[in-house]
Amino acid sequence: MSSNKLTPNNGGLSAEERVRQLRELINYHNYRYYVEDDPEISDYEYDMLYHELVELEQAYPELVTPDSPTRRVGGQADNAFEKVIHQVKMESLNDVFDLGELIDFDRRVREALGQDVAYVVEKKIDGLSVSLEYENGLLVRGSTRGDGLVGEDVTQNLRTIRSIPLRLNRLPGEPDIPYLEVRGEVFMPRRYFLEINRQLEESGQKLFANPRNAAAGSLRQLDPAVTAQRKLDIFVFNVQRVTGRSFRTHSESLEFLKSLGFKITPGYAVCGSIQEVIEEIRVIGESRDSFPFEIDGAVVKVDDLGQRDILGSTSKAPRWAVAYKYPPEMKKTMLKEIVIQVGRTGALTPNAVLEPVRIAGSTVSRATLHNEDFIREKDIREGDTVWIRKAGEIIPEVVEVDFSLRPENSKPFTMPDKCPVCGAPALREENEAIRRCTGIECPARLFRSLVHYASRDAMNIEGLGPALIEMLLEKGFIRGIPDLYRLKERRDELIALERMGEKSVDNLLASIEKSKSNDLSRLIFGLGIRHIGLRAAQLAARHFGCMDRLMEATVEEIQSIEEFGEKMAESLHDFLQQEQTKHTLSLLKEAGVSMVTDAPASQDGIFKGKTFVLTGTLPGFTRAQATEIIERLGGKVSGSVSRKTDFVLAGDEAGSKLEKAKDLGVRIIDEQEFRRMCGI
Ligand code: 0OX
Repeated sequence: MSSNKLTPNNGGLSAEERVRQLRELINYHNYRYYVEDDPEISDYEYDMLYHELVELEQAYPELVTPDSPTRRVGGQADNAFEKVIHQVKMESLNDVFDLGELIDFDRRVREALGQDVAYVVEKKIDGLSVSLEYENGLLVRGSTRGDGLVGEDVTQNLRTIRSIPLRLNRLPGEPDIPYLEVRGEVFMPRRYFLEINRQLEESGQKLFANPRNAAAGSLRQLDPAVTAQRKLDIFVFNVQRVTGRSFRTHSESLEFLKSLGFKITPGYAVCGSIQEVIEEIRVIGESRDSFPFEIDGAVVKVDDLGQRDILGSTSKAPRWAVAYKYPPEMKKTMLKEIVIQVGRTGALTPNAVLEPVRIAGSTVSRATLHNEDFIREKDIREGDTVWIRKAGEIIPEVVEVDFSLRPENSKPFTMPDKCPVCGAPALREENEAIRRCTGIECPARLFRSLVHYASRDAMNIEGLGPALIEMLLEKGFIRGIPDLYRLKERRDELIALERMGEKSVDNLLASIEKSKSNDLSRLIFGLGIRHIGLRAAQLAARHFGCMDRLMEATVEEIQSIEEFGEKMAESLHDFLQQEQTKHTLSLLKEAGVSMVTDAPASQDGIFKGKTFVLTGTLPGFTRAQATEIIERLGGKVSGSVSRKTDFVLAGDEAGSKLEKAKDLGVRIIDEQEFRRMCGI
């Protein structure tokens, strides 16, 4: 690097010269930060350089080049990845699981060669393998390993990884290398993996099982901007193809890669014998918990490339390398108690509270028991002594019980059928392993309930997304869905919140108000009832017309809705009968949320073509409610009795209309009969 000084452009450089200088500076500091992990300047100073380059490139677009550090996140979101046929196969490794197998490997190698061998031992990074191709020093393509022969073109995503050079260092006195393909492992550093899982958990999404899945999921994003946020990193460990160069050993090629600017496989060791290899494996195994990345073993490779050629490969893997897999560490401890955690989706997860033990680098006092079937199958009980291990090396799990240590009075565990947080029924559906809380007011699942309530197909409250809901909950603005409708009383406090301008608060309050006049179907769907999707909500709204009627309906009545099965009817009925639901709905009604549908009256309503006249006072309905019901069921309400009248619905103190109906022989019904006809 010609210059690493922070030189402000006061030397009267031309724009072109300054752009070139800035790129060199930024590339250099990128390297210090992302490859060497040893920054020389502050983030602020770096940002200033970067900012200056962005501005210059904006002012002089003709100076933009594809290898500019400002061009890492470019390209558009794609629909799919192009296939890449690997010119050099990306081989996989044979695994060995103990030292005996490793010694066998060494014997085979030495017998085949008839000579002594030196090995390189590398940490086996738990990520996903990629190929990077450079033409004349420029990164032209990056692809995933795929099945080793055909992978996917993820160039745009790989460009976002700061430790991948977009342009290689030119070696002193040498031209750019015409062509180079290297192989490396993309991974997510442990702390970002933990961080991203924390974020996913908070927004109620599915977690990544391990850093490898997180890396793969992040690299296979169709939008490079998403990958760019995921803090991926890479270690490069192989020259796949190169023109105009040859190496005698693997270690020599690694040093060459390092000089080009790559971050190479960290702390590799060259070992003169299998005893040294075993010692190195032991050392790595002992310190593995302190690495900032996950490893899933150690790779042992013959160092001499000539010897590799002699050994060759099988169809599956090279004969000159193996992966040694460390056994997961297991510990025995006492399971003190089984507690139930209620997640944001309402899922009840049993957790073991353990006598704390140290395992794989940290102290563990809790472990997952997955679900009730797992507990039953393994017959895990409170008071048991259990073996635990870190599954995927991250989340501890109970593996099995040491039955010889079971206390005499122990009892099988039963999963509660009520939510331990709110007391609402916790139901487990057929074919599902998980029991879920069904309480709409349950504080544990409130976040999820609110996100769903506000979502587009439900109440469609624009501007009320997960992040804002999170904040409103955190700051105590809402404790339940009905509180949304009281936010307008706290407009000033909302405006005072970070990130909330006056305009956005007013827009939010307006869309909350607007949601009050939504169709009933949106409300039903928005309550997030199991098995009640959008279509079912629409059918139920149309069939019953208003929430009051729906709430009074029996399971059978609900099941008579077309397309409704027993499971749906029961779920809807039971949900509506819960005290929490009734309470929430009464508050929503009070707030002015519409409880009726404006969908056209049911075509097949039982009162289709019938005309009603109402007279007197009905004990159970207001005149408006009765009218609504009749209309929902396809009938009409008229003000006066004639020969065309089909029914007169007569309440207490009915007057002249009743007399007229009698005269004309029109059928007269009372409320009880009316209810029977409507099925309410
Ligand atoms: C790793 C890793 C993976 C080269 C030829 C066969 C396997 N995950 O860290 N693979 C290899 O080597 C390839 N080395 C590694 N360090």
